[in-house]
Amino acid sequence: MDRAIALQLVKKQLTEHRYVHTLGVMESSLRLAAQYGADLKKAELAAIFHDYAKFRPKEEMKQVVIDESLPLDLLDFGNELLHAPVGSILVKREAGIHDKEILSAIYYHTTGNGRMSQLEKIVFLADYIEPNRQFPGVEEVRDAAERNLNEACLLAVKNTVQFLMKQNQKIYPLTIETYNGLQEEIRRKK
Ligand code: DGI
Ligand code: FE
Ligand code: FE
Repeated sequence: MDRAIALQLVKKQLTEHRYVHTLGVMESSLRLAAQYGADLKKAELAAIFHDYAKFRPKEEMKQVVIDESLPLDLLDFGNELLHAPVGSILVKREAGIHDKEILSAIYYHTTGNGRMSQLEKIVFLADYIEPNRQFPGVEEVRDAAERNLNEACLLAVKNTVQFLMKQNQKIYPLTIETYNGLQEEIRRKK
């Protein structure tokens, strides 16, 4: 799918602010893909569609979880988690994107997982460091992204876990698996 068509489809789903964020993720995702030798087209499309379901009504998202047999424990965590897996389903259904690597990068963009593909890491990281993001620690993650994809993803997930703990929020098991998986991968490569 052509970039302009994809952007047109996603723009209708988002607020102006979230659309600007999406353009930032697209830019960062393309930059990371070029730097680390990933498929540019997949990095672009996954980024464009990553927050596709962000503004769907909670009830609709819950119904998708049930209809598509997504993990039911998603319903026991903040609604923030739902838009990523539900988004991958709706992007397939409504935008006709069937590429498994792209759909998986959308599915895991919020939590990551214990054995992340390169494309999953790129979209996860691009979502975190895109130019419009400003929160404590983001600059460090941007610097790390210049040097090492795994180290940058690890810093990002560490920041997220620390942030969630400070807010007394629950941590989804996949988020912990992401932390463990990246630690292992980094150790193996040393
Ligand atoms: O959709 P975005 O705002 O662009 O970014 P995102 O998809 O990474 O979502 C970030 C939100 O998800 C943020 O409010 C923290 C929340 N989150 C990420 N990991 C976890 C989580 N919330 C819970 N409860 N548990 C997690 O493990
Ligand atoms: Fe998101
Ligand atoms: Fe996002």
